[in-house]
Amino acid sequence: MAKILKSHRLWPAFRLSIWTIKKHGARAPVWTFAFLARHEGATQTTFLAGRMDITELSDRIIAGDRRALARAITLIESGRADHRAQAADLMEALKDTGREAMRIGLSGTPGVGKSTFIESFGMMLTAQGLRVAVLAVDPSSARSGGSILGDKTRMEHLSRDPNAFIRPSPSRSHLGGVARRTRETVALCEAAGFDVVLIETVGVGQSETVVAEMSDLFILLLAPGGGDELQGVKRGIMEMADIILVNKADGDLKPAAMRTRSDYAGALRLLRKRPQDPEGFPKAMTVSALQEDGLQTAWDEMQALVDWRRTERHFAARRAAQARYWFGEEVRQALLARLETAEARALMEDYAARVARGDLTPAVAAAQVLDRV
Ligand SMILES: Nc1nc2c(ncn2[C@@H]2O[C@H](COP(=O)(O)OP(=O)(O)OP(=O)(O)O)[C@@H](O)[C@H]2O)c(=O)[nH]1
Ligand SMILES: [Mg+2]
Repeated sequence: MAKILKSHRLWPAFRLSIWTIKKHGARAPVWTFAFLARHEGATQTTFLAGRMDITELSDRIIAGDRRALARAITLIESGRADHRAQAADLMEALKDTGREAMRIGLSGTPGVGKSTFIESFGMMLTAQGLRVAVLAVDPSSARSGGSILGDKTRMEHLSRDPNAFIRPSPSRSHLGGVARRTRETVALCEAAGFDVVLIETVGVGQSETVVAEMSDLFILLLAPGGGDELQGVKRGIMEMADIILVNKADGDLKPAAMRTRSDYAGALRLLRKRPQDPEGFPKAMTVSALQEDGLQTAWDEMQALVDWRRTERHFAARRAAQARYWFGEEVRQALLARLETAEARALMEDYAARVARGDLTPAVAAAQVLDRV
């Protein structure tokens, strides 16, 4: 009996509940257990406790089992070497499902209405029978833990929609790590049969590039500005955008939103023409996430653009280029990781001292270190 219990997925949650009884009295474990059992992927211990059968996990993901999906994401987010190896096997097992979601990157500065937009836009899509996954790349590890719940309440309806799946950014990691995990999560959601995967990021520089490198479409969300607002957006980010949406085009803000739209439409026309754009793209439009206005038009434009790119083969070419890019990143990250082991650090320290004493030149020392890690 004990053996069966211990092999169960929820055994760690059960054990934690017993511990809480001892510590906090009889009622505490009820909510502890309920919380751990309900919040998919909330704790690594709960879901990674047992030995994982990768074939079974991948079959369940393909069958659309949400719990399996959450469990796989937790596996991907784990830093343990054995979990990394299992995650790699899983990604390999899922790479040929033939399923293809529309991956939409969405960026915008704090407060432009990303969460509100995702809520309204996501609900519109699920109402049309589409399955929508929402992921985030958050470069600042400051926004961890609490913000998950914060955003889930802002996406109140979507987070309860059975056709939607919301997963916050993995925390406690540098952008490179977050990027890899999110990219693999995108692939998982695709294998799980989601039709649209929205990848959100706060507009603070590097993270846009990362999101653009894992999206088929990149959308920049802006707020209505007052005159010289063009300066606020870096040229590099403008160049990545496929569609610019000026949000909050409602009430008193509507005239300002329309001006902002036409300013950006003008600015987009000045950019160098890209081969992956049909006539009229990139495009600037107005929406109101709050009043759910303009969302269908925006979706129509997204589909038109993606359809065109599919027929003109830009879609597949972009994904292939992205695969190359991520391969390079994996190699770079893995090389850097080799320098982070205790052994490598000691070696570096040793060679640094020899360079400092003048026994070796920096270049020769570096070559010797690289030979040995
Ligand atoms: N008038 C108006 N207000 C909006 C609209 N969309 C969002 N807002 C408001 O703008 C504020 C910020 O919206 P959020 O959706 O939280 O913005 P965000 O981009 O997710 O912000 P961060 O998560 O902090 O980066 C909220 O008070 C929203 O109600 C809109 O279409 N019209
Ligand atoms: Mg938000």
